[in-house]
Amino acid sequence: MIRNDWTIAEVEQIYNTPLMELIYRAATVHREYNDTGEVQVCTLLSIKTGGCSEDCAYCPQAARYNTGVNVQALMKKEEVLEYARKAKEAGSTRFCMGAAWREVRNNRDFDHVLDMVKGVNEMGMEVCCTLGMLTEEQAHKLAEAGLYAYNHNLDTSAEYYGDIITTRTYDDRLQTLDNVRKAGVSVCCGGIVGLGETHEDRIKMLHTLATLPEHPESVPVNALVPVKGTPLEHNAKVNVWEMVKMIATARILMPKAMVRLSAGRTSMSIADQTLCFMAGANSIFAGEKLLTTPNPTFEEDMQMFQMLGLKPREAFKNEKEMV
Ligand code: SAM
Ligand code: DTB
Ligand code: SF4
Repeated sequence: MIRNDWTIAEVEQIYNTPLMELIYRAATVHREYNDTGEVQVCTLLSIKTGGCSEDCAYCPQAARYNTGVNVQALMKKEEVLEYARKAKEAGSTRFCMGAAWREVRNNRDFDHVLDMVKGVNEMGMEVCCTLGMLTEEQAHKLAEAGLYAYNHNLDTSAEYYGDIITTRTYDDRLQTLDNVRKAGVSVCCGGIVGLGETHEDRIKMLHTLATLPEHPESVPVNALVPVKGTPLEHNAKVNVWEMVKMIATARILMPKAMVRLSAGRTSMSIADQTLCFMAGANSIFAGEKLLTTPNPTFEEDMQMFQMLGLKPREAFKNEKEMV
């Protein structure tokens, strides 16, 4: 049964379940609702990099931190489509374009992004964008262009949010998610582990996600990639058990969501990642770069898939199952 009425106490109890039992429960829910032999392969491309006005403490693309990230204007459509083609050839079924923007503005750049969305959609891939805040009207335009999903993370709890970002509010984030939903676009929303948050903050974030009117179709769980020059550069490395706990709890709370083992895989062994898949993760970002930081290569991931007997999930599977 899919529930949106979880209480904080219930989420806390799941999160604090002894690990073996937690993994077992999450794996049980996972096999009940999903094909456990399948993992969705997504590719990210930063179509506009750096120079962002926001102060997100983790982010290498914020203009105010000296991180060595070069500012790059919006890429050309042809170049973007070439990346998408390569990603598709390498086995990726979802292509996510990211822009270091606070919000979308109604200008020529947005028109170009709409064109890119159209182009990638026509290639038969699920197109996703992460462009910052959106109005309902902009969300509708993206939907009309063929956008499949929109990524917009809550990152952490409402309570801890102000310690990480001061240039926008948690409510701004929730409003954009609502706008995306109203446009009929699939919602991708998750967070980051390792920002210096408490277990309570993690529990509260998971509770917020699992009690949205509809669960996000995708829930990315990122481990902080500490980047030199950001305020969080010296944060401790995230322990694999922290990732497993987050993923397993998300899986139990939101049985049908694609739970994505997102940033941080370069510092995880295959055994670590296997634990995450057992705990219910069924999606990854593949390709040697996330937005600005390194990620395992397609070849490394395909070797891992082969070893674990996993196969990439086909594109538009939900829609195909519905007909
Ligand atoms: N600018 C848009 C926004 O903030 O919504 C879209 C791009 S932004 C880079 C997308 C997400 O990447 C952030 O919400 C955050 O969750 C994640 N992210 C950014 N830097 C990260 C880091 N160093 N480690 C882990 N995740 C990170
Ligand atoms: C998400 O949750 N993680 C991705 C994607 N959504 C946009 C981004 C991770 C970024 C990691 C830091 C970087 O490469 O710049
Ligand atoms: Fe800008 Fe997004 Fe990075 Fe925040 S996370 S600084 S909004 S690019």
